[in-house]
Formats: sequence, C-alpha cells, structure tokens
Amino acid sequence: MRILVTGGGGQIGTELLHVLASQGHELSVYDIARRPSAAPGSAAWHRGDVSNRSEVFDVVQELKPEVIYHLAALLSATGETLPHRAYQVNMDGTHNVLEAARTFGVRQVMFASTIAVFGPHLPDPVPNEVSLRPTTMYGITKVAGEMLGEYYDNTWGVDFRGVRFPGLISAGEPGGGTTDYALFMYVHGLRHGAYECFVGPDSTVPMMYMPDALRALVELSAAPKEKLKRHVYNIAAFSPTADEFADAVRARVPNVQLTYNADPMRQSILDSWPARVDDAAARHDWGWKAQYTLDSMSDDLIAKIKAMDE
Ligand code: AKB
Repeated sequence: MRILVTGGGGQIGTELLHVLASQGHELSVYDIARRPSAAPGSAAWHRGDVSNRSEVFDVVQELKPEVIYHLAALLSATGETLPHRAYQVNMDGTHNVLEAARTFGVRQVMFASTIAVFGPHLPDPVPNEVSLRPTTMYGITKVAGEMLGEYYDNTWGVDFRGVRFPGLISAGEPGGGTTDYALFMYVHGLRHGAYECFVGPDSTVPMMYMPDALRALVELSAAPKEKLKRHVYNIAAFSPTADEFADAVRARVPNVQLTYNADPMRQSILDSWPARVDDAAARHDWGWKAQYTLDSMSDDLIAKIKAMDE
C-alpha cells in the first residue's frame, strides 16, 4: 500500500516507519525536519511545512497515497511556549491534510490524538465519550482535529480514525512533550547516571511503551469499518507515579541519581490531565489490548538503550 506519514521524523513517526516498512508498504514522509539517521532508507523524504496548504496539496497530489498517518504536531510544552505556531501546525495542518485527502481521493487518514484532549475534574478513569474541555493550546487543537476528522468522514467519506495516545516512552528522543520526563529517567539515567525530573514525584498520567502505541495505530487502521462505533479511541496501558518510574529505573540501573525540581508550567499542564483513561471501547470495537506492563517495558527499554549505545 502507498502510505504517507506526516511528521515521520518525530518520536512516533521514526519508529512507525520501520513497522510499516517491515510490512512491505511503499512509504513517503512529509516532515519539516531532515531525514533522521534512524529512519528507514526505503522511505522517500519530502521536506515541507504541514501548515502550508499548497505544499501539502502538491505532495498528496504527486504521491497519491491510499492512507495518510497524520502525526505532524507541536506537543504540549512547546505548544504553551509557541501557542500561535501550535495553532498553525496543529489546526491548519490537520485541516490541510484532511482537505488534501478529500480532494485527491485518499482512502483513510489516521490521526494521532492524545490524552491532552481532556481537561481537569473528569471521572477516574476517563471514559471515551466525555466533555472535552482542555486547558492547553495543544489539547484544544487536538479536540478540533478529532472533530474535523469526524466531519470529513461523515460529510465526504474520508475514512478518519484516531487514537488518544498516553505519554509515550521509547528509546528515541521526543520533542517538546510534558510526559517526556518518564522517558528521560531511563535514557538520561542510563547514559549520564542522573536525571532531574521536571515534575513532582506524585505526578500521575497515563503512559504507554512505544511498541504498543505503534500496534494500536496499525491495528485500528486495519480494523473492519463496520465494527467501529466511533472515530477516536482512548487507549491505556499503565499509570505509575513519577516516583514509581524512578523506582523501576533504580531497580535496574545501580547508583542512578533521580531527583525532582518541578517546573510550574509543565507541572500545571500535567495536573490538568487525567491519571487514568478507560479503553473499554477500543477493547470492544477492535480488540485492542496493551501488552507491556511497567516492568516488562523497563526491562525491554533498558536493553534497547544499551544496545543503541554499544
Ligand atoms: C505531550 O506530553 O505533549 C504528549 C502527549 C501526552 O500528547 N506526550
């Protein structure tokens, strides 16, 4: 299948490309950044800005993908520092991708949504269908992206599907997220023997290991449409406190120094998100189930980081 991945050079995209390449798909990437060395060589790289409509149209018209994985976005912490740019990339960018999909007959658009669509004071765990009142620019643009996608599906038949990702943990470096502290405990803890966490020890949000997250995208894309009762799904794995992550690292990395120095901006973003989400709808509609626990992820991730550094 011909697949275009926007933001294919990012934390999710770089790893998704390997999964899709191993399935034999013909891959192209549209990203503002240069090709990272970790990206598979078989993916054609097109540099451009997703908020630039004519560029997006040119690339979709030229490549004629059957499916677009739309991952390009500014994340929550960067979004609060650069809210106007976050609006352009996340709102205009998503509208451009959907409009290009409609215009050039792309069959399916897969969307990376997030737990940041939720605001404070929601039930615990947060169900799939609930009032979406986020307090960050990132969250607001992702709610709008979900709704725009549903509109394009209902009105013009672009098959739109998305998952609300928890904080994602991988060996690859993320960019500008608030949940990145969990990943940094492992990566910096192992590489530098120390890490000062930018949120407090009791901070708790939903988290997930990257291989589960990639599987969720690919499985939802392949799910029979008639089984799907909604367009966008909560997915869940585990929700440790920051200090439980630290304990998992301490148990595996002797003498590591993990300390806390909460940054008020990132702490307040994190505190506006739920501690847990309910993924019963995803389990029911397309058989979703996370495979990794905190322990099995910790073992696998530490082995992966060590292998990268050898
Ligand atoms: C972020 O922290 O901004 C992202 C997210 C939860 O979507 N990891």
